[in-house]
Amino acid sequence: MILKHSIETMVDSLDQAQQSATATDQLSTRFGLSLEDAYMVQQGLFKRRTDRGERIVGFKMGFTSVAKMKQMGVSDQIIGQLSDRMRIGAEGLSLSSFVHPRVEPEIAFRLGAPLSGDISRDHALASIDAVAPAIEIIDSRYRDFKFSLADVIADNSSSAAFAIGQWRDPGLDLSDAHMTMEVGGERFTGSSSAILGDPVLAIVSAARLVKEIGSRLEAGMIILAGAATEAVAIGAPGPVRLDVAALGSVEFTVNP
Ligand code: OOG
Ligand code: MG
Repeated sequence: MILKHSIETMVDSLDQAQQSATATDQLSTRFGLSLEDAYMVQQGLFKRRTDRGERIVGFKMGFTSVAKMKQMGVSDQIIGQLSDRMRIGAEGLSLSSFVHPRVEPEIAFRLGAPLSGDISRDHALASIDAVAPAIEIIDSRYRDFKFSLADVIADNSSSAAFAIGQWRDPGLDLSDAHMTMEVGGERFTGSSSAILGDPVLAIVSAARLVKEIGSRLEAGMIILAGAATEAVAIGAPGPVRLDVAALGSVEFTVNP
């Protein structure tokens, strides 16, 4: 177990990096960091946000697709926390507030019941209150977007911002929905089946991981299932859009 003051030092460097939109060194090069320690840093880091008046609204799953695991060179699922201030509104996203942001095509679930620990797919499915297309904006606070698994967990799993389209009633089969994302005039396509073979399984994972960090998924919370394709760097201001077959679309503007 790492010392409490080291945890605070790590929280400080990540919080400053995020607030000033400047990259920092990986923690694992300076500290011996277990995954358990890393989640303690994540908790401390998110507490800085709630101390500044932000409110937790949900969780994001990371590395639920092979494409993402390969892109970042890691092989385990991770969880991160989402705050109300991370949600992109009509004003769009401000590029200068981030270090090197990337966008990911995702599916969002809204829960109708609390969940924690080992649950079945059927249980997860029955807990879904609504579903929507979503774009996650990730932004590693580490230089060159490079990190170990412990580093990225400490950095709130690269959570930065998210946009959610119109919520729909559950019941839609989302196990193989075509997804098309447009960024900087380029198109990127994939299928929701890339997310654990079925994005509903991301809720099963989230319930398990959240229990491990001593927390719980609450009714009303948003769960981002993880990216179906590699993340795409936002090179310049302009529109970003995602279309998910049968589910609908979500878009926002990237401002300088
Ligand atoms: C970590 C976050 C991964 C996803 O959807 O797989 C993630 C990262 O790649 O920086 O959000
Ligand atoms: Mg993601």
